[in-house]
Amino acid sequence: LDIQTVTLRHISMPLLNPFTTSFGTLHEREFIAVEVTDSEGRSGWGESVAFVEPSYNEETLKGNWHLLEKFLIPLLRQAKIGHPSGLADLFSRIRGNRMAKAALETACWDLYAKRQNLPLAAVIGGTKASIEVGVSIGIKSSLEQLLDTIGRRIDDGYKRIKIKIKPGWDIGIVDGVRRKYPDIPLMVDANSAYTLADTEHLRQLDDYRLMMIEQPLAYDDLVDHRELQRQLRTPICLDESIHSADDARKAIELGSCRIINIKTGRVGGLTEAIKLHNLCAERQIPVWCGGMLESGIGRAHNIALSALSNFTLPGDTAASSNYWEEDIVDPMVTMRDGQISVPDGPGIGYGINLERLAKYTLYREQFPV
Ligand code: OSB
Ligand code: MG
Repeated sequence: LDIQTVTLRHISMPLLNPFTTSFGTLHEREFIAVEVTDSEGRSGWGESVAFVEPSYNEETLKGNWHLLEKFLIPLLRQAKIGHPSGLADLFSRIRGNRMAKAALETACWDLYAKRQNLPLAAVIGGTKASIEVGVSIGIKSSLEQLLDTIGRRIDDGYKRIKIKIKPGWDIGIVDGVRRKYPDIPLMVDANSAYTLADTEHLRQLDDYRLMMIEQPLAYDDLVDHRELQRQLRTPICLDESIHSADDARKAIELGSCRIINIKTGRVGGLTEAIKLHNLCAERQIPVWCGGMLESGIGRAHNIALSALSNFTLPGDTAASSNYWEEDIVDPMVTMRDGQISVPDGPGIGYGINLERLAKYTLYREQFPV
């Protein structure tokens, strides 16, 4: 791959609107941007989707930095890898820490595609010219505010609406949304806010024609989800619980879900994300691409991944304007009629605006390879 340097940047970008889930509220998005360079001056870009706090999963921004600096970059230095699909194997001796691995791995994929002068989507076998997009809407302070936001997102053209739920913000809210919008494609995401003891309560959601219920139970569970899925008509979609293609196989065999949300960060990189996508295609389990409030870098990677054929449901890959006043990619990611075009330029197909990147950079460090 001819990697000469890895630069890590701690970035903080202010969100246009605070984003609230069952586990907390974010006002700004802090993350690590990873830049890898080759000897001809090209750069590949990736983004760690770990949050500052270990509230979505166990990973953190600082933890990812440590893993990158002390373990993953040194592994790159030791082994000469010809193709980015070899990185998953190289990193496999490091347990877990999948978001840290994915940050570096995706940057290498971008660089590789640029060196081939091909779009990343094409390099990984993507066939779509454009992808369908949905939008994820956080918990608000009132039903009125939520309905107002949903109305604006429908006007924007998003193909499906996902709302975050938690105990006390669930059945009544979904009921209110369905009264105002009887026909929109609608789903909910609980981010692990319930237990099997809530089964009777969650069964009420079966009355609202939801596309799916995302991750209702524990972040590390497959077994209780199986029991809940037996009691629900609405499909369960797993997010947090799926860390690999092998997890997906187990979940499908158990009957723990009928749909899977794929996030490259959560599964440790693009190689594993593709493997997971292919396994689900074989088993006729639809997948969609999740989001982690990414900057344009991670967003561009999500778009490339979503070009694969079994991404049959709209993803959480909303346009830059849903999150930021200005994004660090040029052009910003835009949507038309609920679709985002898969870019045809090399690599992720979006340029990085170095001036804006510098403006949001709190700290940077470069490591030779
Ligand atoms: O569970 O999908 C999730 C945001 C932060 C953490 C977890 C999740 C989310 C979202 C937003 O739902 C997705 C996005 O718009 O990027
Ligand atoms: Mg989710």
